[in-house]
Amino acid sequence: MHLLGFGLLLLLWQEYPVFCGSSGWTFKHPQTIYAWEGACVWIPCTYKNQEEQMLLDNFTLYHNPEYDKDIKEFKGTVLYKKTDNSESFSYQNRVKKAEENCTLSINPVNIEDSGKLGMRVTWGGKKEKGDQEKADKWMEDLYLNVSKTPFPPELQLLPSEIKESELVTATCLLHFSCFEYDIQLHWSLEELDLASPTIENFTSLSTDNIFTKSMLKFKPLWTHHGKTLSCRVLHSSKVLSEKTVQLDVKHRPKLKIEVNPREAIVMKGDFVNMTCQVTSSNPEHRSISWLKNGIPMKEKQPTLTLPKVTKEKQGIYFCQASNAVGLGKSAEVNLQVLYAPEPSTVQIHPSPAKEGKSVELICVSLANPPAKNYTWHHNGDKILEETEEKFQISSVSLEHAGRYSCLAENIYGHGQSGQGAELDVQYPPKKVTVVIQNSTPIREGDNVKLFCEYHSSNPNVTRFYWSLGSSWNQIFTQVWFYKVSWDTPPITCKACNEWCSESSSVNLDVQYAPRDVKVLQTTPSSEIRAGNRVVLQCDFSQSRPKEVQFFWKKNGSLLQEGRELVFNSISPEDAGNYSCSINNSIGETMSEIRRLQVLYAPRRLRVSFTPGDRVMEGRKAALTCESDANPPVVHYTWFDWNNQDLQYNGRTLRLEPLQIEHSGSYRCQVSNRLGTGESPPSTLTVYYSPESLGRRAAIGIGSCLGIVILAIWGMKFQQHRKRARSRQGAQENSSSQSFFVQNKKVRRAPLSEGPHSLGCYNPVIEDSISYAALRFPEMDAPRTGDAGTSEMQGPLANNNDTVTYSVVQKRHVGDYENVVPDLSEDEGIHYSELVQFGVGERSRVHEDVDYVTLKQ
Ligand SMILES: *[C@@H]1O[C@H](CO)[C@@H](O)[C@H](O)[C@H]1NC(C)=O
Ligand SMILES: *[C@@H]1O[C@H](CO)[C@@H](O)[C@H](O)[C@H]1NC(C)=O
Ligand SMILES: *[C@@H]1O[C@H](CO)[C@@H](O)[C@H](O)[C@H]1NC(C)=O
Ligand SMILES: *[C@@H]1O[C@H](CO)[C@@H](O)[C@H](O)[C@H]1NC(C)=O
Ligand SMILES: *[C@@H]1O[C@H](CO)[C@@H](O)[C@H](O)[C@H]1NC(C)=O
Ligand SMILES: *[C@@H]1O[C@H](CO)[C@@H](O)[C@H](O)[C@H]1NC(C)=O
Ligand SMILES: *[C@@H]1O[C@H](CO)[C@@H](O)[C@H](O)[C@H]1NC(C)=O
Ligand SMILES: *[C@@H]1O[C@H](CO)[C@@H](O)[C@H](O)[C@H]1NC(C)=O
Ligand SMILES: *[C@@H]1O[C@H](CO)[C@@H](O)[C@H](O)[C@H]1NC(C)=O
Ligand SMILES: CC(=O)N[C@H]1CO[C@H](CO)[C@@H](O)[C@@H]1O
Repeated sequence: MHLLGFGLLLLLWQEYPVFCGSSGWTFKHPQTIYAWEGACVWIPCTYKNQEEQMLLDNFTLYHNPEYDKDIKEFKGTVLYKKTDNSESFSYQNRVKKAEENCTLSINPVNIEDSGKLGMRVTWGGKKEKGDQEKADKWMEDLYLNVSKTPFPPELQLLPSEIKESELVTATCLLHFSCFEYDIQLHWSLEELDLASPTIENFTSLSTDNIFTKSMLKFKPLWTHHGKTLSCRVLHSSKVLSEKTVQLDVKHRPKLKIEVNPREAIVMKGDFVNMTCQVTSSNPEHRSISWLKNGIPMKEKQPTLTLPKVTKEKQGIYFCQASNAVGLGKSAEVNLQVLYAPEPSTVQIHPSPAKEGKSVELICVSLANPPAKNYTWHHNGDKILEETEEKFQISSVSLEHAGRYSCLAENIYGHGQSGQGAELDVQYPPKKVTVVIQNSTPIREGDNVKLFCEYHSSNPNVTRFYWSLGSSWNQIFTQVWFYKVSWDTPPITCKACNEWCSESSSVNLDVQYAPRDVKVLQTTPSSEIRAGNRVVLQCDFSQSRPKEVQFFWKKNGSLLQEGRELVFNSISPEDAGNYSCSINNSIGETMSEIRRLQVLYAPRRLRVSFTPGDRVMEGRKAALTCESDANPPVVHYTWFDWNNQDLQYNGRTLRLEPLQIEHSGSYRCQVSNRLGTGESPPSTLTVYYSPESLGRRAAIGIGSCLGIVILAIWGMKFQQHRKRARSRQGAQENSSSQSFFVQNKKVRRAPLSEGPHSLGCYNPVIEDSISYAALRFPEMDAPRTGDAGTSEMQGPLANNNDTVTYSVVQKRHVGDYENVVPDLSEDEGIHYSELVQFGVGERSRVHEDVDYVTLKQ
C-alpha cells in the first residue's frame, strides 16, 4: 500500500504541472488494484477541490485512454459515463459509481479490464457575475491488474528463527478485498493441530489500501518442525489459492529410550540392553551420554548393554544429548533387579546395651522384592515368636546377651544367615564385697589387707574406690591399712566400670587392749583417815574382747587381782602410790598412779636427848619430841616429872646450862587435827662436875647401882634359861629385854633419889669405880589415838628378823674424870653379849670390849 501511496503521490506530483494554474484538485484512491478473473473490484475514491460550489458536470471512465491531440480529447473504451443531466452509461452494466464521491465498483471483473483506467472529470462553475463561464477538467489514472486465476497471499513468519515453545506470529496477507466478493483466509498445519492458536482477521478497503489479512499467533512444538503451514484463500468454501511455508522449529534433541526387556524388571543375572535414539534434533545433536541415578556413566554409545545384571545395576537410567539449543533428556527407565535375600546382618541398637534398657534388633538383608518372612536365632536356638524384620527387647537382661542371627526370605528364596551380631549386655559390677585378708582377728596396730571383690562385671572394672567413713579415694582392688586404730570406722569399697556399685560396709572388728583405765576411789568420797574403810575400783571405758582381768599394784609391785581393792580399816602404812592394770587377750593397760594418803593422829612419840641422857652439869642438852603424824604436828607441849607444863611449844627443848636440878623425866604431848598423843617420860641425868664433887661429900652411892643391877640381872638370867629350854616358842616375844652385866666390884648400894626411877648410879666416887650402863631395848611408846592393828604388824615383822642386843660397855671416863682406868688390866672385866637369834647387827664399838656370847 505504501508503494501504492507513493505512486499516487508521484502521480499527483507528475500531474501537478498539468493543473498548474488551475484550482487544486485532490484525488485519493489506491494506485493499483488487484483482482482476478471473475472476482470484483471496489475502488474507494474521494476527490476534493479548493473552490467551493464547483459542481461535477460529466464523469467518464476510460479503459486505456489516449489523448488525441487533434481533438484535444481523450479517446478509449468508455467503461462508464455520467453527464450532468444524470444520464449514465455502464459498460456491459458492470461498472457502478457512488454519488458523492468517485468510488467505483466493477463486478465481475474480467482479465480484459486489466490496464490503466482513466477518470475524466469535468465541473461547471457557477454563473455568477455573469461574465465568463468558469469550468474545470481532470484526468485521474489508476491501474487495474486482473489475473487469470486468483493469486496467492503473502505469508510471513516472525521471528524469522523459530524455536520450540517460543511465540511465533504468522501473517497471511492478500491484496484484495471487495464488498461483493467474499473471501476468507484459512490457516492449516500439516497433520497437526495448533495448540491454542489465536487468529486475528483484518480487512481494509480504504483509499489508502486494500487487503485482507490474517495473523496467527502460536507456540510451535518440536513436532511442528518440517511441517508446512498454509494460508488458504477461500471463497464460498472453495479454495482459490494458498500459500505454504515449511516450519523450521529449532529444538533440543529428542531422545527415545528403549529397554529390553521392555518392563525393565529382570532377575539377577539376566541380560539387559538399552538403546537411546535421537528422534529429532534441530540443529543436529552432539554425542549421546548415559546417566544412572543422575550420575554420568562412561558409555557414549547409543546402546547400553548389561550382560549379567547384578543388584548394583538397579537404578534409574536415562540418556541425554545436546545441541545449540540445549540439552535433551530421554525418559527415565527404572531398572529393577529381582533377587533372593542376601546374607543377612543383624543390627542392634544400642550396642552395647545397658541391662534394663530397651534394645532393638534389626535383620538387614537386601532383597527384591523385600523379604517378607524372617527367622531369628539366639545362640543358635530359633526364636519362635519373632518373625518380623525387627523386634524389641523392652528390658534387656543378661540372659538376652549372646549372638543373634536371622534368615530373610522372599518369593525367590531365603538368604543365608550371616555372622549375626553379639548383644553385649552391660551392667554395673555385681555383688561387690569387702574381703579382709587377715585370717586371725585384727588387733589394734596390725596391718590389714583388704580386697574389693565382685562377682561379675561388664565391661571390666576399671577402678576401685575406698571409703573410711566419709570421703572416697580411688585406690586399687586391694588396699593396706597400716596400724589400724582401735576405732577404725566401717570400710566400704566401690567397684566401677562405666557405673559404680558399692559394697556394704565392713567393720574390721579391731581388737584392742582395755582403754581409759583409771583408779576410782569409791569409798570414802573425801579424805582418808586411818581406820577408814576404803574401796578403790579399777575402771575402763571399753575393751575388745570384753574378757578382762584386773590387777592392783602398789608402788610398782603386784598387790592383788580383782576389780576392787578393799581396805576394811586402812592404816598409815597403806599409804602409797596405787595403780591398777587391766588386760585382755590383746594387751594390758595400766592406769595412772593414784597417790593414796592416809591421815592419822600422832603416834610413836618419844623424847630423845642430845648429846645423851647423861650430861654433866654446865653443859647443854637438847630434848626433841619425836612423833609420827599425818598431817604433821606443829604444836608441842612439854611436861616435866612434876607434870608441869614447861610452857614451851617447840619441838626441841634446849637446856643450857644444865644444872643438877634439870635431872628428871620429861615427856611431851602433841596433836594434829585427828588427835593427841603423849610420849612416855624419858629421864635426863645431870651429874656433877669435878668442881661440885669437891664440895660434896662422897657418899657410897655407887653401891646402890650395883645392887640394882645385880638384882635385875639375876632375875633376867633365870628367865632366859627357861626360855632356852623351851626353845623357839619364846623367840618372838622375848625380844624386849635382854641385858648384860659386867661388874667387878660393887661397892655401894644404889642411891635412890626421888624420881630417879630407872637405875641410879653414883658416877665417880672412887678411882676404881666400876659402872654399868643398863639399856633397855626401845619399846614402842604407849599409843594414844586410834592406831589400827595392821599398824602393829610392821614393827613385829621387823623384830623377827633383827637382833636385839644389849651391850655393856666400859665407858671412858676420861673426859670428865682425871682418873683414867687402865684398860690393859681389864682382865677382870667381863662383857657378855646375849644374842637371842643369832643374826643381826653387831655393836659398832667392838674394840676394847670383851664379849660373852650366850647363844640360845
Ligand atoms: C462515496 O459515497 C458513498 C455514498 O454515495 C459512500 O457510501 C462512500 O463511503 C463514499 N466513498 C468514500 C471513499 O468516501
Ligand atoms: C499484474 O500483477 C502481477 C503481480 O503483481 C504482475 O506480475 C503483473 O506483471 C501485473 N500485470 C500488469 C499488466 O501490470
Ligand atoms: C478469521 O477468518 C477465518 C476464516 O478465514 C475464520 O474462521 C475466523 O473465525 C476469523 N477470525 C476472526 C477473529 O474473525
Ligand atoms: C538388545 O536385545 C535384543 C533382545 O535380546 C536384541 O535383539 C538386540 O539385538 C540387542 N541389541 C543390541 C544392540 O545388542
Ligand atoms: C511366609 O509367611 C507366610 C505367612 O506367615 C506363609 O504363609 C508363607 O508360607 C511363608 N513363606 C515361606 C516361604 O515360608
Ligand atoms: C576383662 O578381664 C578379663 C579377665 O581379666 C580379660 O581377659 C579381658 O581381656 C578383659 N577385657 C577387657 C576389654 O579388658
Ligand atoms: C616404794 O618403792 C620404792 C622403790 O621401789 C621404795 O624406795 C619405797 O620405800 C616404797 N615405798 C613404799 C611405801 O612401799
Ligand atoms: C608416788 O608418786 C609420786 C608422783 O605421783 C612420786 O613423787 C612419789 O615419789 C611416789 N612415791 C613412791 C613411794 O613411789
Ligand atoms: C592377762 O594376763 C595374764 C598374764 O599375762 C594372762 O594369763 C591372762 O590370760 C590375761 N587375761 C586375759 C583376760 O587375757
Ligand atoms: C462541458 C462539457 O463538455 N459538457 C458536455 C457534457 O456532455 C454533453 C452531451 O453529451 C455535451 O453536450 C456537453 O457539451
